[in-house]
Amino acid sequence: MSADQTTGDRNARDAGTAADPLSQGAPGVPASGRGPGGGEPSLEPYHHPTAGWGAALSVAKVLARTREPVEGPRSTLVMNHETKGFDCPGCAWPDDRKGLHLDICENGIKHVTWEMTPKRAGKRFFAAHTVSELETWSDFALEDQGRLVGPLVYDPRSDRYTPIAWDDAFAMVGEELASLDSPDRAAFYTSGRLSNEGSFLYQLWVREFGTNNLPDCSNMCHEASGRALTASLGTGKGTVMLDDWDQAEAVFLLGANAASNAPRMLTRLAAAHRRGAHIVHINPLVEAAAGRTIVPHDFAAMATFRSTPTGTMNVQPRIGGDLALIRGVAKAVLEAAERDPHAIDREFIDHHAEGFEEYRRICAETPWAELEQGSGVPRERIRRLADVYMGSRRTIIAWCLGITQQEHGVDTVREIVNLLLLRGNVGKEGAGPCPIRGHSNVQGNRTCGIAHAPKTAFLDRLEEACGIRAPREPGLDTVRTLEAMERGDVKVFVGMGGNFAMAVPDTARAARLLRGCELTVHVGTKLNRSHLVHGKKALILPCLGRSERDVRGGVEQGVTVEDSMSMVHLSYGMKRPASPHLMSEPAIICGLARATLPRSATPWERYADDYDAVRDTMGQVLDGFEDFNRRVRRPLGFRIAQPARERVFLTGSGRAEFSLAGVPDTDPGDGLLTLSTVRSHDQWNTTVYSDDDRYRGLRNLRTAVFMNREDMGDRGLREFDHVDVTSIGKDGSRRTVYGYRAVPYDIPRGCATGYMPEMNALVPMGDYSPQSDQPLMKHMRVEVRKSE
Ligand SMILES: Nc1nc2c(c(=O)[nH]1)N[C@H]1C(S)=C(S)[C@@H](COP(=O)(O)OP(=O)(O)OC[C@H]3O[C@@H](n4cnc5c(=O)[nH]c(N)nc54)[C@H](O)[C@@H]3O)O[C@H]1N2
Ligand SMILES: Nc1nc2c(c(=O)[nH]1)N[C@H]1C(S)=C(S)[C@@H](COP(=O)(O)OP(=O)(O)OC[C@H]3O[C@@H](n4cnc5c(=O)[nH]c(N)nc54)[C@H](O)[C@@H]3O)O[C@H]1N2
Ligand SMILES: [Mo]
Repeated sequence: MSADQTTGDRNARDAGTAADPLSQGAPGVPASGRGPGGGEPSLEPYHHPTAGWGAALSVAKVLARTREPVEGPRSTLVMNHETKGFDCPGCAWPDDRKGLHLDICENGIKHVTWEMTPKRAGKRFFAAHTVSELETWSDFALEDQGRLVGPLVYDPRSDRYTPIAWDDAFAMVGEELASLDSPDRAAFYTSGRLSNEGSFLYQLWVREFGTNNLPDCSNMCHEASGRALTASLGTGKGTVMLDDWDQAEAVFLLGANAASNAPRMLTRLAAAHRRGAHIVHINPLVEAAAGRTIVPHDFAAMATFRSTPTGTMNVQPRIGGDLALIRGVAKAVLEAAERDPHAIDREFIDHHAEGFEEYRRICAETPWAELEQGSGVPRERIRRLADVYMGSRRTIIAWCLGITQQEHGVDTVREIVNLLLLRGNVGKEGAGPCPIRGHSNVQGNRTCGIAHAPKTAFLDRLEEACGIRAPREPGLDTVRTLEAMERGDVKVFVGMGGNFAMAVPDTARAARLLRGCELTVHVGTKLNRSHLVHGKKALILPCLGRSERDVRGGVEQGVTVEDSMSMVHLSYGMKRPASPHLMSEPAIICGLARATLPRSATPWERYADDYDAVRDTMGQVLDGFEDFNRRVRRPLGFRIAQPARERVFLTGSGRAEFSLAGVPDTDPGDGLLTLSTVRSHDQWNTTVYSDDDRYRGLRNLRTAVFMNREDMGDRGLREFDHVDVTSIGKDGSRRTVYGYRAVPYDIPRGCATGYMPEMNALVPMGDYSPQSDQPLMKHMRVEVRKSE
């Protein structure tokens, strides 16, 4: 059966459950998640190694389901390849492209295969279903219709999306933008997959139009890391390269679920373990990467089922307890330094750091009891961690969202840097801070100008090289875009990829705000919920995926991306496009720009047909991109210069700066729990592949609340009992989801975890960190009660 013949009935939610997938459900009604649904939940601890055959089997199942048994594996052979091939759109972990071996992973394969599905959501599909009907479908069912094949416009009379010509679509955007009383009435979102060239063109269009309203997914992701590293080290990025992972004597991994979200890291962790390095996992949950792995491209290991440990120590702080924990480690290190001066690197501190004496003082003055209380970790354990740290001459500290999506995210990342500075672990091989980025090009987006608060120096160069007048007022970030919509100050929303409605906080409210827009425009590859919660006028503009061949001006075009460790390289799509009517993202942006800026002197047409020309201009604007076209054609691309790596710190003092934050209170309050939201193993952000979470041992359930058994006992809850979860916002506002299921889990008391995007309905829009402006997606205060 082709996608066009799919009947609504099969996809619509059972009327007895959540009729409107945007609502939080209703009292007494079991909630449904955003996956395919069906099946009874089960929980069975996972005892096998990560990756290896379990992953191979899972890949086989996914390939079978997408009916891509040949194309899938064949395309992974050209993915992440040294000279040609396309960059895996899965995550931002760097590719190890030396030699012949394949650097691929289960979730990367799932991800490209998702893009390569043979299913199509075409003209007939959209003719057969009204938007109101599609709204009742699950998020899984929407994306499961396959690739979008041509531009669509919303027709209010029939309540359907209908085909539109590209030029007419561009003209519609141009007209709407021209009718606004200020360019600031529009917001232009970016999801982190957009290429460097696409990013550069996008921000050029938006700034030439006259606004810095460039919210992006970074606002919800690693904003805290960028701000903290800039303050401490004068760079917004990590200083670690892939080779450093091969030399570290200790690796601390905080707040990351690497086996699911950066699986290629497992290879490095296994290698580190074989070398005798310490690998410490710091996470309220003991995630699968803390166990053992079978390295997928190690054929001998696969054949003999030989697994390697990927962890040597687990520390389970309470949610938000990392700053207290790291402060405790620093305190222990400084105490040791009283007896043994070599416990710290005095020479580094004296030559390169600022603020050490104050930092030493606050460490000494913070009592152990406060650190134990704040972290939820006993002091003996903190001392053990300090011993591991002092026993290592080269330490990498890596982190992801468990650290950043917190009230004190910036302070915590800075505390990580404080600890590294104590032993000179910055600007040294095998050591340093290493944020693990999310989307495959989220770091490149920022490098290439996607920023709501751009630096003056960048705007100056942009004006000079491109002959435009760039707006100087800072624009809106993600949360502030929503707030501006609420005030009626933003009327047009453009989404360059992503699934804004589902990714942002406060799902029901966000949907209402998008519906209040005059025009919504989404550039994407598959139908998703954001396309359905549309403005009065609405467009869906389908684009090529990264795996697809992009021929413009008769020439095969490549785009570039930057990985988590600042390597920039080319990516060439190899596959025949899903439809002849698709356009590349750079070409779509140029089309939109021409329609919006009829008097523009920017060579949009040339840029659309020749990405080398875009790169030539980028080379004039962006630091570190000089001679871009030549350097990026080297076999492994090039690395953007990283001054902090050479111990050149572009901070106010010209040195690395210790920070002096207080220890946050992590107690959620009487009877409340602290809730964090995470991804399952079988999802990619808002794209849910199945209702299983293999490594956490949970099947057929996404409306889960992972809880400590004693916290369950206190509430009279048994496994899979239905619960209602209410979040309490900083302003006292309450949001409830009904009919979730309690799942007993090894998690500290007072802490709970659930899945995004199901739980986004609970995240209060106004609750963001004053340090990073990030919504508190890992830190909600909630009440959990047995459902009536
Ligand atoms: N397959 C796959 N890969 C992905 C993605 C995906 O959805 N699927 N998403 C991509 C994106 S955009 C991103 S940003 C990354 C996200 O990668 P991760 O950061 O690994 O994503 P999460 O699933 O949010 O997991 C956060 C982890 O932080 C832990 N945590 C929660 N609170 C705390 C805390 O207070 N302290 C500490 N120490 N830990 C805490 C959670 O238990 C969990 O293990 O992955 C990227 N890669
Ligand atoms: N509660 C909670 N919420 C969170 C998070 C959390 O941990 N907890 N994490 C946050 C984080 S870290 C992030 S990064 C955001 C993610 O937010 P987004 O980046 O907005 O969301 P995605 O789910 O990655 O976007 C998926 C959609 O992208 C489109 N797409 C896929 N490939 C392409 C392509 O090549 N080009 C284009 N133009 N479109 C494409 C498809 O239409 C698909 O439906 O979510 C945030 N939201
Ligand atoms: Mo992310």
